[in-house]
Amino acid sequence: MGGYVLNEVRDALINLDMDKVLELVKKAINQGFKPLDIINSMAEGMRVVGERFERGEYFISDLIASAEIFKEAMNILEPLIMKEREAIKPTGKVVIGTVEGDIHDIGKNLVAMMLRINGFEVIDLGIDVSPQKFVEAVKQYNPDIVGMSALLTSTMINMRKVIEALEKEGLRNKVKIIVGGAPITEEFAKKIGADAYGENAVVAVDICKKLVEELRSKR
Ligand code: B1M
Repeated sequence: MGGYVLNEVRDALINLDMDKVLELVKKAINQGFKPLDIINSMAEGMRVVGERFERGEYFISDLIASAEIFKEAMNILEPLIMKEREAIKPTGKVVIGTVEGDIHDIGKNLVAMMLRINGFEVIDLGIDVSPQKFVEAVKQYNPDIVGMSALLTSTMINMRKVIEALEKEGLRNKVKIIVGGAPITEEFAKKIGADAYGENAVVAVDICKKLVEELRSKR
């Protein structure tokens, strides 16, 4: 019962009704729901949109519409989350990007936002980021962590290419590597030689904190 409005948010997103989503997001905020819970219900809606696309009920224009709605809702939610941010000591530096061939950025942006809220400095390389760009960013920014996101089964393997490129440049052991995105699993992360797999943005933050501690204890 208490989460009813959250189900409404999810359903309005599934039905691609921008006005209703924004209205319900505001309603949920007024009812005292946490921004993160509202974001989770929207993420659930995105998953269903994807299923409808897979079944041929939705088209690429519908995927684009769902992403626009998500981003508009985030314009309302992000400032609220940022406001809750307390004065925290700098936690570490993360270079993050969506791998080559992949332009999905909603999940990656959520991870970047949550890391910033938790005191990380985040250098966001954007989407369709080549291994070379990751390597250059590691050289330029000297981060603690490299984070990669992939949403396609055809692009997830490019994560391995980034790790290989870092190995080739002798940079692999200078950073910790976390990977995530809908098709990624713990097993896949291990197989490609990443240090960690983040199932969602909240988990990713906890993992990044641990990875920084591990890295610094070795330095
Ligand atoms: Co596309 N798409 N899409 N899409 N899209 C998926 C991924 C798909 C699963 C839909 C489906 O068929 N069910 C499917 C992939 C199938 C597969 O590979 N097996 C698919 C496809 C096929 C495609 C195209 C190929 C379609 C076409 O052109 N025919 C095309 C590819 C374009 C390309 O990248 N080259 C395409 C395009 C698009 C749009 C551009 C229209 C749009 C993206 C817009 C944008 O991002 N700005 C889009 C969308 C919206 C989706 C779905 C519906 C939603 C994705 C999303 O934003 N989810 C998606 C369905 C699905 O994911 N099941 C789908 C919400 C987001 C909060 O979740 O990104 O999973 P997610 O992130 C989570 C976690 O995964 C995790 O934390 C986040 C928050 O909790 N996480 C990390 C993510 N990255 C992390 C990194 C970390 C740690 C955790 O550490 C660094």
